[in-house]
Amino acid sequence: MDTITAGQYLLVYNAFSFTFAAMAAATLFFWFGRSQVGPAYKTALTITGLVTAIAAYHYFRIFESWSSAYALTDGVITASGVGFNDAYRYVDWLLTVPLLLIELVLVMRLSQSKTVSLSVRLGSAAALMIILGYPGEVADDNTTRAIWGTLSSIPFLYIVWELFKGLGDAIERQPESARGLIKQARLLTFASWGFYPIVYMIPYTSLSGGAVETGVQIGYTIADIVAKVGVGILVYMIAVRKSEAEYGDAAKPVTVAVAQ
Ligand SMILES: *C/C=C(C)/C=C/C=C(C)/C=C/C1=C(C)CCCC1(C)C
Repeated sequence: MDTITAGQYLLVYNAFSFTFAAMAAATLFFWFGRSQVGPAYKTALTITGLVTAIAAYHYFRIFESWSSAYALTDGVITASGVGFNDAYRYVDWLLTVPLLLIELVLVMRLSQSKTVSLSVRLGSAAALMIILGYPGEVADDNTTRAIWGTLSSIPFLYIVWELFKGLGDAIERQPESARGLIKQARLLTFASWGFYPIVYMIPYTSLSGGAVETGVQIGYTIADIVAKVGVGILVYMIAVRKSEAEYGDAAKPVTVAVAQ
C-alpha cells in the first residue's frame, strides 16, 4: 500500500463518513418526497432513493475498509497489512449507475416501449462501462490501467450520445415548465460522469504516493455526491413540476381539501 500522511488519511476518512451521512439523508428525502408527486412519478423517486441507499451502504463499508487498512498511532500512519478494498466502489457503481439512467428515463414519462428500450440500452452500456473499468482501477501498472480505461470509455461515449440524441428529441415534448430542469439534470449527469475518467487519470499526473490515493478517493467521492444526490434533487424537482402540470392540484392533497 502507498505511504500516506496522517492529514491525507484523515481527509479521506472524514470524506467517507460525511458521504455516508449525505447518502442516508438523501434517501429519506427522496422516499418521503414520493407523497409530493403524482402516481406516474413515484417509481422514479423510489429508484432515486434506492441509488442513494445502495451508496450509503457501500460508503459505510468503504469507510470501514479505509479505517482498517491503516493504523494511526501518535500521529504516524502505518499500513495495517489489510488492503483497502476498491471493489466496494465498483460493485456500488455496477448497481447504481444503471439505476441512475433509469431514474432519468422514468421521470420523462415516455411510452412504455420507449422506456423499456432506453432503460435496457443505457443500463447495459453503463454496466459494461463499470465492468471494463475495474481491472484497470486495480492494476499496478499504468499501461494496463490505460487499456481498460480506454475500453471503458467506449460504452461511456455511447451513453453520452444517447443522452443528447435519444433523450434530446423526447425533451422537446416535455411540459414547458419542466424542460429547463430536465436539461439541467442531463447536463449535471454529463458533467459529473465526465469527472470520473478524469479522476481515473490522476496516476498519470506528477502526483505520487499517498497524494494519488487521496486524490482518487476524494475525487470519486465528490463525483458520487453530485451524480447521486445532486442529480437526484433535480429529478425530484422535475417530478414535482410535471405532477403540477399533469395532475394539477390533485398532486397536492392540502390544496384539494381547501378547494372543496
Ligand atoms: C454513482 C456513480 C457513478 C455515476 C459512477 C460513474 C462512473 C463512471 C462514469 C466511470 C467511468 C470510467 C470511464 C469512462 C473510463 C475509466 C474507468 C471509469 C470506470 C472510471
